Amino acid sequence: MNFLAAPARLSTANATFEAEFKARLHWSAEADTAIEKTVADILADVQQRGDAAVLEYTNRFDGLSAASLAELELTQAELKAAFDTIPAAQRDALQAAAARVRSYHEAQKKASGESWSYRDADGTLLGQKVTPLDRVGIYVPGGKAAYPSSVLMNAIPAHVAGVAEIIMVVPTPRGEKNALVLAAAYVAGVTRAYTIGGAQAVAALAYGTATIPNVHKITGPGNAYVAAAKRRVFGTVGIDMIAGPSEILVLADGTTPPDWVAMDLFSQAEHDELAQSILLCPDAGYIAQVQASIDRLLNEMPRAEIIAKSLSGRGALIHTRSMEEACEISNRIAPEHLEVSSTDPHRWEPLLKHAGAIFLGAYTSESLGDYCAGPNHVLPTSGTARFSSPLGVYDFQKRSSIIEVSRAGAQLLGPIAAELAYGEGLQAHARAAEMRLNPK
Ligand code: HSO
Ligand code: ZN
Repeated sequence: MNFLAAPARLSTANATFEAEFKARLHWSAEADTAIEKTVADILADVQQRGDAAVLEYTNRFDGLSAASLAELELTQAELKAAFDTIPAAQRDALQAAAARVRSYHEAQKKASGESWSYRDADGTLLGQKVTPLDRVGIYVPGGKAAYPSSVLMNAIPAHVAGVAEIIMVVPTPRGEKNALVLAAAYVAGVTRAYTIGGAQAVAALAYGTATIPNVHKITGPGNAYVAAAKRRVFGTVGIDMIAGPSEILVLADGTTPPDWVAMDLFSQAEHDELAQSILLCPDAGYIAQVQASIDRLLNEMPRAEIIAKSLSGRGALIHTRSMEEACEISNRIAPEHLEVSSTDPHRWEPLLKHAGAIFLGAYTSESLGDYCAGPNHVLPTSGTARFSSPLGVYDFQKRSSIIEVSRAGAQLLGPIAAELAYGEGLQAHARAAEMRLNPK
């Protein structure tokens, strides 16, 4: 079967550009009421019946016949055994990737994840104490979307943050375990792991059961049921984000081999029919070359059908008047991944404000970032890069303010606090401050 990928061909010089651009970009994940209802029922059931409910749903949805939840625990020995049985090349690659991801997140912790304090002139100590979360849950999807790289990207920052217990859940439909996922859990330092998934796993982590301890935050991608469950347990526990389909935007000056750019567009398109791949370039001839590369390379791809659907449905090759205009449009889109495929990427980088991750220069394929460059591959999607950040060490830490007021400081702060407290009609507040003025 031959597939055809026909991304929209747009030009900013065209009067219809704005309308076409908006129509192509719009994407909304509408809440599905049937899913919401099912998930609400599962959460309530797990909250009430604990282990028994989780076991029933798992046996039913994943086609298992486990007698107890304890049977569904993956022991450390099992994780290690998986690591020992995968091919040596995969072991080496996992370890090399893990080491780079670890170094990056250690640098991140050093730069912005440490406690700090200072003393006022009157001796008052003020500061911020950073502490790791005690226990977190990492959701790993099963089946086709099981990505060992995502195990590393979720567990390693938690580990670097100093989280004491990292609990992984991964569904194993029909009992099929993904050895590479288990091996990644071993490499990343997951503390405990269970072969459970879906809303029932999210519920178990959020509320705790006799077997599964409750966690304080749940991270990791999942299907619509998992996303709905994460939304619902938010507040009881923290969650990372609700990730949408993958996105790549390539900003090209026309100097990168067109095949490279075509393959980079494919790399996110192959994740999902709803993934979005966009090229922005001021050179119309180059855009035609990239389309020719797409046409030639597409049918070599095992996932050609998904790529074709993604590119034809949500892809776009956009001819801009200039690189500056391309940067502006990129900022409007706020893509998850932004490649600056140019001989002079540092000229354009200062113009780029909103993106989950920015990949500079022709050699920086987005795929290197997905696996092993070091930065996290869990990134804001669907324009949320306008206000949110990649998953990081900071997602596994929290901050407490530290205040130690000296005797001299109390004399200075007391009258200010009392004045405002009286203004708010809060006597006890005012008097607590005043009692500390000139004590005997
Ligand atoms: N690009 C994905 C992450 C991933 N890619 C995992 C390959 N494996 C996040 O948007
Ligand atoms: Zn990817």
